[in-house]
Amino acid sequence: MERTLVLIKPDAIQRGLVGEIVSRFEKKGLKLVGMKMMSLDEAILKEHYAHLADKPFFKSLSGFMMSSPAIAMCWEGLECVNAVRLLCGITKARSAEAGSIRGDLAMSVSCNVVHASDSVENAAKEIKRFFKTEDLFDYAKSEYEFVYGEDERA
Ligand code: IDP
Ligand code: MG
Repeated sequence: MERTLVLIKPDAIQRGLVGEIVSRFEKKGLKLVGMKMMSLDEAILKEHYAHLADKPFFKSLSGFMMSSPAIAMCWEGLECVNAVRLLCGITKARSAEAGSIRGDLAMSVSCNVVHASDSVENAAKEIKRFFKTEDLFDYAKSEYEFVYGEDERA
């Protein structure tokens, strides 16, 4: 099954939203295969936000992402890259759909509580960026019998 990378950003840690955010992914039926609290540094942020390096807000984005620790998570599920992006909602949190994590929990474009990989290809790169192979876990999840139909579990 597919895997994707989610970061719980410093604003969510400061605002006591870690449990709420983890719970959204759990309730969806996704499998947590890796989780790690970490302080991000300039090197990893330069790589992670390379597509934004030329933007005027890049420096403040890096500063924000280094202002407190973050939590990196790897979630697994059928077509979960797309499912997790939908759960997170659009970048500008105050316009994000109600019911989504950003739509329910945030107001800002920058302080938008979570990061999620935007494609299968980027998910693979981002998981490698934040996790060693031995930090990711393969295990059976008993609820899968009811989270997926038989044909989807194959
Ligand atoms: P995404 O997180 O929804 O994938 P990206 O465009 O990849 O959005 O941007 C990465 C992060 O950079 C956003 O989540 C947000 O924290 C920050 N960001 C994006 N656009 C802006 C902006 O216009 N001003 C300030 N911060 C921004
Ligand atoms: Mg992005």
